[in-house]
Amino acid sequence: MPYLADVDGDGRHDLLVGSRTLEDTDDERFTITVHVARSVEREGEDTFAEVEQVLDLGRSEHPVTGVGDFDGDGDDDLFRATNTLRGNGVTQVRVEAIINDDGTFTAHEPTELDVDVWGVGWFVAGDPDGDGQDEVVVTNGRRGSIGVLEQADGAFGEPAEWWAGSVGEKDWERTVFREGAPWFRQALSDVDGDGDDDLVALARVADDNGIAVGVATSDGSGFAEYEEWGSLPCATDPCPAYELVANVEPSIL
Ligand SMILES: [Ca+2]
Ligand SMILES: [Ca+2]
Ligand SMILES: [Ca+2]
Ligand SMILES: [Ca+2]
Repeated sequence: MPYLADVDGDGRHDLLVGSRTLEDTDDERFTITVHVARSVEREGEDTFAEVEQVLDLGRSEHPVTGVGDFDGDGDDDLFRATNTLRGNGVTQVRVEAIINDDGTFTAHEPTELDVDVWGVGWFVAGDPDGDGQDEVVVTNGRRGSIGVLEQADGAFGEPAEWWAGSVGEKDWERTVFREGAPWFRQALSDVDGDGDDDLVALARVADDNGIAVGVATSDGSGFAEYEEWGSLPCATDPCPAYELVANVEPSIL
């Protein structure tokens, strides 16, 4: 899935795509690269320029997760969240900033998160504190908790808990075991218009049998509990699967 992001800070959104190629069929790992086609005006016409490779992440199973201006300098940077799986369990979860400096992208040392808390976390970038610099928000932590990671000097810090979660431990473990990541379809956007990004999620079946739209508003230093802002009707039975427009599938491939 390509992203549109302003990688050169000129105010025009550029096209950003990931690629993975299998160079050696004996090695199951792909080579992950990222490419940009800049939005330009050429001879009076708006167009995307030729595609150029901007990043080679080498052999890996993990594509780039998303974009955000993590250092607040006006151009969009990248981040990557990776899980290590062993059997049915997640044994490691890491988040890595890939900072864009005048078109040169540099992957920095990843930060390892507490796997017991964030092992099935879901990562999305936005500006929940409204200071103009993006953070990574990790949802789906233990008991449904939500954390916010600030970037400094190329590294993300430990997640600050912005919501403690309200699901009982046993319910949480049962749900994760049965369904994997239960509330992952979330987007960050300023839906109450106060300048900081709120979490919007499609969740479960609402009272009227539609799909509930939940919003956890940000107050700049924490998220409120999800409240239902409405529901999407079910035109058919069973209910169709809706996707948020700003889907957060963790990949730009
Ligand atoms: Ca641009
Ligand atoms: Ca930046
Ligand atoms: Ca911010
Ligand atoms: Ca808001």
